[in-house]
Amino acid sequence: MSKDLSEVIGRVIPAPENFLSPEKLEQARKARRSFMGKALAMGAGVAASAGAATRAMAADGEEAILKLPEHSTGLGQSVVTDGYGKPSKWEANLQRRQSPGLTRVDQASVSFTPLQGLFGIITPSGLHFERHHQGWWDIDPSKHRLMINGLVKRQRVFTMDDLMRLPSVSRIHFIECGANTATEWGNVAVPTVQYTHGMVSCSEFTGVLLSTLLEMCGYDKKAAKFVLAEGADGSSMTRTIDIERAMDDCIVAWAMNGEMLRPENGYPLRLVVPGVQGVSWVKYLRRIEVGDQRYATKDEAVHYIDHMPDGTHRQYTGIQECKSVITTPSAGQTLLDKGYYNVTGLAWSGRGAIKRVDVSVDGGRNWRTARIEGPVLPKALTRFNIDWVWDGKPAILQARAVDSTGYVQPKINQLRAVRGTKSVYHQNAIQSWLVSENGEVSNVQVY
Ligand SMILES: Nc1nc2c(c(=O)[nH]1)N[C@H]1C(S)=C(S)[C@@H](COP(=O)(O)O)O[C@H]1N2
Ligand SMILES: [Mo]
Repeated sequence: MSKDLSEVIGRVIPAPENFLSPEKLEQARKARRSFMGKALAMGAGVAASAGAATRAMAADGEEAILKLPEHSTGLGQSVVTDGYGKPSKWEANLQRRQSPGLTRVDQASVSFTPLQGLFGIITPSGLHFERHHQGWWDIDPSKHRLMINGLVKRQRVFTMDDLMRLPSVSRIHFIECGANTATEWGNVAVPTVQYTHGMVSCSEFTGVLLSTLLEMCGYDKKAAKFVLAEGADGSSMTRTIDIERAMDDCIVAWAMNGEMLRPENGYPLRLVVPGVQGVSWVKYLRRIEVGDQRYATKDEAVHYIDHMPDGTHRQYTGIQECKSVITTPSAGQTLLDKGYYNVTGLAWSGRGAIKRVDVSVDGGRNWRTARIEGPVLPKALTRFNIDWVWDGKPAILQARAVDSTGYVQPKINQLRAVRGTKSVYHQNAIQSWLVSENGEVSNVQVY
């Protein structure tokens, strides 16, 4: 961008609620018109009264900068006395939410991460998506145990203290539910990126490598082919993991983003299986069994399979293939002006690091390579952004990621050609957002 940004900068209403109601949108537009009309003072005030959290540009000579507000002249609040800090009250709309389109079953349900409102690559712990098959628990860590049994020389039971005295690692990884973006298989125009892609989060996890524990227990190097991970909640969550993967980068983790795991996310212990679908990241981890064959548990023989066009089952599919999505502008948001936008989004791959992200603003005819904003880590979210000057005409925004193996994120019809139409899991196609002339952004499919 060689132009003076302040001349052209555009603004987004960041869909503070699930999406803007028509009334709210009209209010925001009116506010915008009157703001343009007067071209002075009040920019922020008008936007706020419209109930939409626009991050508006300041106008020359406005009161907010000329007049010292109370917070510049008065006494501030005392140190946070309830101990644990909270986000600003101005950010109260940024929440995990249940999808308006899904049946609500509170204990066997999902809350989605508000990707449209996040920055960088780390998901704040309080906004990490949740997926419970049978509700969550806040387990007393002094009573929690992890057992390692099966094809091992020394079967062992560990307390949390035992585990936390072992050599630890801290690694940043994404976790994505295998069913993330599942609604796109059926071309259901889910209204916001929170509900299309919000079953992905990314955190720093701390724990002991599973390989350390398996070595300690003397696992049978010849016979061992798989391990079974088992959770302590009523869902009897059990998943088979290949021994190669178990010995590679799996972590028996107690911490997330610098503090003990949140109860919703498996406190006090969960398995981290980098690059693999969320269901294998067993929460409330209580047992690892070493075996020589796959366990065919309910969560891998009955659930978490996809029906292929030739009538076979796609089973034991674990890896989350390379994927990306633009988070701003995204469906449910509204562009209020023509002009410059910093289009931004996330890319990730279960097979390694992100090599490149390309962005199209014309439905995939032309592509430009995006900037990578921050660190590029294997099996972690990667933030990209790119300049775009919106001319006020309809546009279709897409991102396409390429990972370190050279795999290119497919189009939805390419994916359907292989997988058919009966799949639920592992939908990693390019996502398209339509920007209409009136600035509204919506979810569309481009073949
Ligand atoms: N014990 C246990 N582990 C579990 C689950 C569960 O219900 N119980 N849900 C699984 C599924 S399907 C997913 S996608 C992830 C979700 O992890 P999160 O709730 O921390 O986002 O946990 C997995 N591990
Ligand atoms: Mo999941």
